[in-house]
Amino acid sequence: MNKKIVIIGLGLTGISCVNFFLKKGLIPSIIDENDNLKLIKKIPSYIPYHLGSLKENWILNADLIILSPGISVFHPLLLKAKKKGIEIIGDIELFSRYNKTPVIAITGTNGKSTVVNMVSQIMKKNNFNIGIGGNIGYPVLDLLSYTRDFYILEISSFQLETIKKFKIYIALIINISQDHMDRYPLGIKQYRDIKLRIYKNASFCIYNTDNKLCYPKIFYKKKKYITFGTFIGKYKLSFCKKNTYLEVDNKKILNFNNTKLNGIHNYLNFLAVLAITDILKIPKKISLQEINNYKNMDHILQIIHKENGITWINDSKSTNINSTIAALKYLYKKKKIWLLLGGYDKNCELNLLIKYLKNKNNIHIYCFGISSKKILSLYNKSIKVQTMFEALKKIIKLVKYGDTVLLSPACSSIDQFKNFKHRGNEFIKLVKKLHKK
Ligand code: UMA
Ligand code: ADP
Repeated sequence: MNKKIVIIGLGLTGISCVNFFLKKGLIPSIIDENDNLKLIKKIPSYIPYHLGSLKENWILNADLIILSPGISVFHPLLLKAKKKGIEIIGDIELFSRYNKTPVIAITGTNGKSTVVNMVSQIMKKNNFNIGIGGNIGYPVLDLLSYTRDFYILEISSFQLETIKKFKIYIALIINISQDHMDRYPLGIKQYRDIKLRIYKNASFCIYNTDNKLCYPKIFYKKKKYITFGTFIGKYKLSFCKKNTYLEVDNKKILNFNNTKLNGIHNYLNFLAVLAITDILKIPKKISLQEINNYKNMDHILQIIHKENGITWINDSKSTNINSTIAALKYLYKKKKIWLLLGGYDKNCELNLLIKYLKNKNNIHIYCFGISSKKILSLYNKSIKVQTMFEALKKIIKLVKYGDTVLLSPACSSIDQFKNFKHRGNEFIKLVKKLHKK
């Protein structure tokens, strides 16, 4: 068989695709737009590659194109290839064609990693043998080498662009709000349509009733639909005196005030988690015990330093408007918040965040990076600086007992850092450095 397979992008995904095809005895070609790609040295020398541009004649003469998530399926050259009838898929679809293990697929603008992590912890506790992968950082094709009871996959909108028949047992959309608007020029509607693709070939579809954008467009008789939300759904919240409860079918089953993790956004994540673990018939006792004890991952509302009554929080994983609003709602009781905002805004409407901030007199904004100019123009009370360090050096002189300093940037980190982890680790390092003086 002489099928011409072209892999576009040689990052984590591309490497996993190369390994997959080589195991099958097929030799793909590789294209990457980075002409200084270090990873190219890691692939066998007999594999043809082209660096520096999307090589048109390879693309238009391919039999199968495997596209990495970083490259949009709406790129004009790929649209031309599609028009020619060339099949374009991503690693998720390729994985699905060979996978026999039930998949739990989780998407949403925010909360994906948290929900994947919570579900995994509960499933492990219930002695399921699970594999975790996808956008969380482990390419799905690498999972195929191991035998598992279930796969739990974090799926991004980029990955959903290239699915065709991705077979899913349980699909969840946690929420949908503005993100990646630079990739979706037609706006939130286009982004939503991509997200909804997750329901297409799923047996169970779980969606958030707070967020109309998460509703399936068509309901099929053969699928099961399960709802969660603040006020409406099989899984919902109820509020009584100072307590917030988790209700299933209108019955209170947990008081959230006793959980280690708080904030309405996390309670909603917990509802979605329980919807999944109930489908899997995991005893509620196990699920609720794990929910009670769940702690955030690093870089998510992570308290990194407390001194002189001042709390320093790293929420570097907040890369869009709604995750920063969630952080501020969670910290609503705090006296004064020094908020570090900025980075690359992905063409999202930052004024939605500014609208939320404008009447909050206890929040002081310091903005840095590429979007700082925009933030300042939207809100002239913000202080614009070049770097996060510059902001911290100013803030440390002003903070008082009871204050909170919060890095929850609402933007991606790529203008000044490698990724959100790098940004968060730098924040931790700088805060420690300033306290040593
Ligand atoms: N490249 C091009 N042209 C482009 C873009 C990229 O040639 O226009 C090349 C780069 O030079 C590089 C390679 O493609 O060599 C990188 O491919 P990639 O950007 O698809 O990244 P991977 O390393 O394959 O990682 C991807 C996901 N990255 C993206 O979606 C951008 C990872 O999610 C994911 O963990 C990994 O697959 C495993 O599934 C990261 C991410 O930022 C964490 N995701 C976005 C997010 O969470 O907001 C969606
Ligand atoms: P993702 O994997 O989708 O980026 P994470 O669980 O890593 O989501 O969380 C990213 C950011 O979003 C963090 O700042 C976190 O506090 C916030 N977040 C988590 N769950 C939600 C939610 N349900 N709604 C809004 N923000 C959320």
